Amino acid sequence: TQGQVITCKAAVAWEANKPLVIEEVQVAPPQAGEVRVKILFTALCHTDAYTWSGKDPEGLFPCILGHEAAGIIESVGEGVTEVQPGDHVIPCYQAECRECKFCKSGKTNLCGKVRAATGVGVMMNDRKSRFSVKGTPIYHFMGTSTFSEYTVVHDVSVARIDPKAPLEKVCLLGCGVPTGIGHLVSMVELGKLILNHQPSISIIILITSAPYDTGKMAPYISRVAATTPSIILLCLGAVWNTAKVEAGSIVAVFGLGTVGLAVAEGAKTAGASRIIGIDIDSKKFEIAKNFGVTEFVNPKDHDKPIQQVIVDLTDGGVDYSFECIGNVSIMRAALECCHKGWGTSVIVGVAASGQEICTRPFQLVTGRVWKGTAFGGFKSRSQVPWLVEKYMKNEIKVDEYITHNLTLAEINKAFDLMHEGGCLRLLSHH
Ligand code: NAD
Ligand code: AHE
Ligand code: ZN
Repeated sequence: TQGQVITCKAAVAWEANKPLVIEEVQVAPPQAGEVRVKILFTALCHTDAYTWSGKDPEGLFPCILGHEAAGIIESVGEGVTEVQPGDHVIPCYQAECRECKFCKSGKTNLCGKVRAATGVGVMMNDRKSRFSVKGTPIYHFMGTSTFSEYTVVHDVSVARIDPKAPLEKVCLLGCGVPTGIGHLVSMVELGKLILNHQPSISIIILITSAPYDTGKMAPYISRVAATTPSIILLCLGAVWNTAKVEAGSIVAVFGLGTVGLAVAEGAKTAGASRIIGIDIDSKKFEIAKNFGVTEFVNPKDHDKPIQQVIVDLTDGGVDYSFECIGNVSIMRAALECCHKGWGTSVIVGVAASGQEICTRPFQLVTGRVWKGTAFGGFKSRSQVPWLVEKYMKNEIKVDEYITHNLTLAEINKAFDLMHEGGCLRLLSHH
């Protein structure tokens, strides 16, 4: 098939809000800097439903949605050196070229190399799509378009992973799970851990360009500590997360879908003392306990504004809050339930075109911090393989988020189930 057009099945969104149609799609061969991937498993994330709804300013139709998936490289275009046919990969909507201003800044996981093209549904090279149905071009989506048996993505948008990893599980590491846990890998905790074991050390700065791993660092740290003076410089290059939840923190998570539950799991790992889950769907409460949520609040059970309810429950507010819904009034509530002086609120949910956030500036003047993040702050190509490793070592949950297994032909049912609730990740296999 290398160099040839592949005809395969894909779910095409012809128009906003209209059921997807399984079509025979022509997938052109990858050009320079591109790879063609045989997608084996794809999950449905709320963002797919958001774009399908027509409220995404970057949503173009007809298109092939889907961005949380795993597959195998079928062929590669000219000049592609980092992956080859047969490699197991996870497509990454947030690219990582390692050359652009963003990648080199050390301050963000956003990448600028192909973003202009992925935002308008085309490939960077010729600003055209590689998909067509009977000659009609079909737009790409988020640079991934995984609701297709084959897709073409930029080489900077695939992470090569351990071929032993089960693709039907690790496909979730393409979006929702990293987005949640990413905010919470706690460097402060790593520091404390080291200090507890090495009381003679007073300052620790972690220096590493690789993703850090407490387990792996431990022997290294004790070796250095035995031979050097009392200050060790350890620095975090690749890991740059948004909110470093410290042990003992009180955390509020608004929205207990996959993203919110992954936030809770991360908060638990970081040692949060209380994790308050807020959702209007009470079905989420039982399952949320398994992800570390210690208390539940259903806004429907209260007359007071939800921020007031949380402030009253927490002696003045939470240390960290996360909005994992995409609702601008809840974003405001999430900020305003933070503790005066230091509380930090992170926006994770994606809100529709035209929606805006607001609050009294006094909220910020009095020390609350408002932030947002994409893909949990993870650098995709560098850190997705590491997340896969962590899953393989049982250090992060993935299986627990999968509530339904469907086929690609049942993709509309997956959207219906997502809207009905009572599900987390719905997996489609080809
Ligand atoms: P989901 O639909 O599985 O979960 C959303 C949850 O919010 C549901 O449990 C729902 O009952 C609850 N909810 C809805 N309205 C509510 C309200 N008013 N008050 C309280 N709870 C409410 O969605 P998901 O896949 O977990 O995604 C969550 C959000 O995160 C979406 O907006 C999605 O687009 C966004 N997202 C962002 C990123 C990123 O990188 N920033 C990545 C993935 C997803
Ligand atoms: N096109 C949307 C943007 C939505 C958005 O913010 N997407 C997140 C990922 S959501 C994954 O489920 C993201 O990565 N944002 C950073 C980026 O570069 O897009 C809109 O509303 O305009
Ligand atoms: Zn997503």
